[in-house]
Amino acid sequence: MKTSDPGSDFLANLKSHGEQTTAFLDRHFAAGDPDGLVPRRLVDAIRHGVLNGGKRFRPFLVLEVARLFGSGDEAGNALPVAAALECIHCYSLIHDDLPAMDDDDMRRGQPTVHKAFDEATAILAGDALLTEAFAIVSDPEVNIGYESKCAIIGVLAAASGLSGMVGGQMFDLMNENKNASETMVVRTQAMKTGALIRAACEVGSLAGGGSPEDRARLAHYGEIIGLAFQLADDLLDETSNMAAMGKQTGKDAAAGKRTLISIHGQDWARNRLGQLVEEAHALLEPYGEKAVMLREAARFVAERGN
Ligand code: GRG
Repeated sequence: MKTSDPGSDFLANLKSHGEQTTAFLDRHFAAGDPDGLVPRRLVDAIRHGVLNGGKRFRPFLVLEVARLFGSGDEAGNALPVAAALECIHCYSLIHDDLPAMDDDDMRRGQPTVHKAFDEATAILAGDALLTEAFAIVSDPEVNIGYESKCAIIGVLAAASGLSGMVGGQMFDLMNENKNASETMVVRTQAMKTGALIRAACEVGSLAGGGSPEDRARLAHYGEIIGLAFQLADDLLDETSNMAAMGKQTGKDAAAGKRTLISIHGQDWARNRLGQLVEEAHALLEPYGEKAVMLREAARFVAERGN
């Protein structure tokens, strides 16, 4: 086991799962539409929003968790689920970048969708990505049992909606220029960022065929690394720059938003990140060597540079 930087095996694995997900999305949102059944401009905007890099960390989690329960086929069945989750993530980024929300010009080192196209197209591209996610999972060709598929759809919907990402985004907007309590900061982050990361691990277990106990344990692992992901993101927002992040940094402080770092400081945050990695590793103990990549993932989240 590595004790410092994420290993090259992990990075290679993240890259290869990311490539599989990208290939799926590239096929699903195919550029050519000879029959003209869907508006070309919208497909182009969607492709701009999903095929523009990104770490593909959430699909990685879906695929690696599914792999815990078998030799590889499970990961094949899980690929559409992984791609669907990335659609939801990309929709949230496209909408978050809009002038009415974070008003960002750059994302993943490229112009945001509303800059490359226009606002109405960006709104529709996000809307289409959210609904396509559910079309992808519910496709009869996806070889996952009916009950698990329904459960996956339920988990994705709950993590995305009112009590998940959308609700968290609303709290986040309401927290601007307010002295939000620590409880409110933690709740907002758990909903806005954590819910989808937790869901990635939960649906990975459902797609792979894990037991109800596995589902709960892996959802808890996802919750812990979701907390670490947001804490690391807050740290990067203070310490990193546009060149490393591919997006504007320092925005939380400029918007008068409280974060755990503005409350407790950077040293506390680094210490807390270490604790969260240990908690995540403890949850993975029953899976032994099969969970090596998920252990590395916890470390990657805490120590990432973008
Ligand atoms: C608009 C409904 C709606 C929700 C927006 C995800 C989100 C909620 C806002 C993004 C703002 C933000 C910077 C959140 C912090 C954590 C986060 C989600 C970072 C982006 O995820 P990465 O680092 O991005 O996985 P890549 O580009 O690698 O996929």
